[in-house]
Amino acid sequence: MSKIAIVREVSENVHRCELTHLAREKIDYQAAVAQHREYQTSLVELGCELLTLPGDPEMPDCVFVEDIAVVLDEVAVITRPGAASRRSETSAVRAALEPFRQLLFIREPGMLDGGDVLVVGEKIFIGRSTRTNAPGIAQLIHLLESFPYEVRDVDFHSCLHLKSAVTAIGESTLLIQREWVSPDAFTGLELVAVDPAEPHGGNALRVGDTVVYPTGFDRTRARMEARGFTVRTVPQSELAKAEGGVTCGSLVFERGPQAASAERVAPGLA
Ligand code: CIR
Repeated sequence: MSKIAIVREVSENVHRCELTHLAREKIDYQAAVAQHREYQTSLVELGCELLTLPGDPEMPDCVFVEDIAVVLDEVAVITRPGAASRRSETSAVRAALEPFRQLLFIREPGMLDGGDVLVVGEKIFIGRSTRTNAPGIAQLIHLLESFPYEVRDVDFHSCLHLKSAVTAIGESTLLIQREWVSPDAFTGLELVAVDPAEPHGGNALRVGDTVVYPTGFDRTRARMEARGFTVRTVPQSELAKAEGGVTCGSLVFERGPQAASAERVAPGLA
């Protein structure tokens, strides 16, 4: 099996990004581009074949491809992002995914951001957020009901997406910011807690046996390393000002068999 990573270049208008929890700060576009390249280099060195989509000046947040699809081994679900400004991002990601997976779709009135969907083996946790509503969650559950996933919704607070608070760093291990999401939702999984001095340290990207993780969260990185994880750090300061983390910048998946062409929509929910 070989891994694909879909990434998208930083929009030259990233400074007009959506912001929910952070105050607007100047984003250095050139630095953001350089940091995103370094991130892409890490993905390649970890065995991913990159599929790079061009940025779009009309889509300030287009670099955050994670929100636009949920890619599973069997199918990919194209989301209907919660921010209206982000809905046009779907067409390029849809076209990029078409060769690899059968595509399913979240439809109006559903809203769902991929950043709210945490997949851990056959368990899928969906965060209820300002971006992901009840119809979006119901549609995702319906679309996946013929596949072997146990899907449940999770409450969290104080951050944009569920995966700002909790991410998978191993087959059955999560990195978790306990102040923003209760560990009770994740019984049966191993947990590594974010260091209390680093509240924004909950977003990590697992690529094979390596955890890609932002620089600047040394205490939490040390906690992961003490538990036996291999951590590779990447600079993320510029896109962090747009509320982006390391999971947001890519869709990483196994290449898998050629996709079937049929589309399915959740009946009665579209
Ligand atoms: C937004 O608000 O949509 C972007 N500025 C940040 C999206 C980050 N994506 C993610 O956490 N999955």
